[in-house]
Amino acid sequence: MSKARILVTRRWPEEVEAVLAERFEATFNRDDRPMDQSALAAALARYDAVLPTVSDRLPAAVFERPKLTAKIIGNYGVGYNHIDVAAASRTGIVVTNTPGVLTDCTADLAMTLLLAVARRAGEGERQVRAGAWSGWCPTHMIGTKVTGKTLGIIGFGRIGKAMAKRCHFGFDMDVVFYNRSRVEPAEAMRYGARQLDSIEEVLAAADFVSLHCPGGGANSNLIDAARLSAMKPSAFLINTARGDVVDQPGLIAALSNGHIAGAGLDVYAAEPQVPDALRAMENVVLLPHLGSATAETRRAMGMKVVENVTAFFDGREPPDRVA
Ligand code: 8YV
Repeated sequence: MSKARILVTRRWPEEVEAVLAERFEATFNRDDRPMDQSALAAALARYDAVLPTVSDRLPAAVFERPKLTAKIIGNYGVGYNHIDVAAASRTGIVVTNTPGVLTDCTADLAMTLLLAVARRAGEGERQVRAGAWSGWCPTHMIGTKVTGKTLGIIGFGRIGKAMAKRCHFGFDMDVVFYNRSRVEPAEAMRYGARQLDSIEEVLAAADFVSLHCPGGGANSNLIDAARLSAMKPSAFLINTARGDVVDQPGLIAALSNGHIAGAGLDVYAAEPQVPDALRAMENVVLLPHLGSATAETRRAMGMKVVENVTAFFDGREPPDRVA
């Protein structure tokens, strides 16, 4: 039987690429730059599988060619709001993602941002590197204590739970969360967390608000200007989810007007563009979408895609098919 023809749109860990090359007739985009929509549309009409990342956008328009050869899109990542799954399904293409394997590293990065913005670590590092530190001083770069504060989580899936666990058990924080569906109180308590009925209640209670819901659809602009102003003026917003969950101009306004104290961001509305206004702010820690960026996690993500695509072409149900 001939091997399935697959396209890998970006560079993946070498050991994962080696497995792909062995199992499939694999083409690797050595260019390692995001593929544009016409190239992706052409790929869907040429390969049996396309393995994209968050940097490749697959809206409905890329599925419009009359004869598509692709049968599966194996996304390298858990979030898939860059893919129009409904349009893919209409053409009979299965979409899979990589849940579970990037939970810890993404929660670790949310924690990094939370600590860094509260303790002004970015500002401090910039000052030392600039040779501008004039020595210890009692009033120098005073930050906000983290231990014992209240964390508000929006979205209590795997990553939200991992964040709750870190903050409650590691930092004695009171953790409250909002989730679209009801979570059994006993289940929530396993993570040291308590469910509240509305986003507004979480925002009003929290000293730190951490976003862990998917992007796109109904979650686009979920944290809008009104919700930003429902946060405490002393509170910080942490976003490792998706940039579109927050109204970015509204966030810039809230930070400039002192409606919130600061933000730690790993994701942006139109990546890789980061507005100059954000880059100019000292009370903001900015990272370049590093949530899953560890050697261990990227390898595990790649192997999850291998597992899904292998199952599919072996005629089995891929374990991580998205609805
Ligand atoms: C990944 C992410 O690195 O998995 C996700 O949803 O946001 C990232 O951590 C990215 O998606 C790679 O495609």
